Amino acid sequence: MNEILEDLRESILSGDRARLQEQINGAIEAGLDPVVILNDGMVAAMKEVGRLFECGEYFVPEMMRAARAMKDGLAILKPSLQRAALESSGKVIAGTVQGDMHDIGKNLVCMMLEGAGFEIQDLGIDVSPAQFIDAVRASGADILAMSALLSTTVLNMKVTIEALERAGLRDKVKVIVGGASVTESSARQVGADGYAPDASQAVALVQSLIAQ
Ligand code: B1M
Repeated sequence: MNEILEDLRESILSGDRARLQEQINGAIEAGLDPVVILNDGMVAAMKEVGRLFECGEYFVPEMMRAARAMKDGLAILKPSLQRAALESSGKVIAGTVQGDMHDIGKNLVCMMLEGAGFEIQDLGIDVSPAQFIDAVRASGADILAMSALLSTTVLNMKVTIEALERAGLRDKVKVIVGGASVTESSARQVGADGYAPDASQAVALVQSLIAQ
């Protein structure tokens, strides 16, 4: 099993999309838990990519290749991660905040929420406060989920929450935040209702906020 996961990690590190797709299919066929494939194989590889970028061994092109492989791989893993949901458990608007192009973690959160029966409106990346507000106003969503990976863009979560307040919508929607640059304490500082460190905890958080 470790060897399968090790090979998966290598394919993400080298950005080998074709090989990764074969390996994920093989791992599923071999009966590996999709959550283990995701967390111990794929997410672990992306953490290593970040480490290599930080120490100057990888540059943006290597990061992009790894990110593309990761996205293709997630598309293959998606059906195994999700269970069929018959009716909507609630509506969630999601997006990566303004100035931030990172979307792999946000996509994963959306995928897991969808699998848990939530209706998702994904606004994508680089989403402005006005776009979030328009979507909340138009949809009557239960939850607004914002992702940020850069320390500089975490501030845009606060800007968006303040804009929600000015628009008179703050008490209409619960706001959750997450992403590599967000912590429990920064989540409180930006005025969010909740923080989750990973996608499965984001599902539990949304479920508990909706139950309140
Ligand atoms: Co970027 N990047 N990047 N990057 N990148 C980081 C984030 C960085 C930490 C790398 C590093 O230096 N070690 C660093 C940020 C430093 C900082 O601000 N503190 C960084 C930088 C500096 C940059 C650029 C500025 C580089 C440059 O151009 N010089 C640039 C910025 C572009 C921009 O956004 N304006 C940039 C660009 C890129 C790429 C485009 C090449 C690519 C993104 C491709 C894409 O997303 N489509 C990329 C990548 C791939 C990374 C790393 C290597 C991996 C991110 C990732 O996908 N991880 C990243 C290093 C790292 O994070 N360690 C890095 C896998 C993913 C599953 O994890 O997104 O954390 P993550 O999501 C997790 C949790 O955080 C959580 O759930 C997920 C797992 O279950 N989560 C939530 C996420 N959102 C959530 C929302 C929730 C709840 C949980 O509720 C709403």
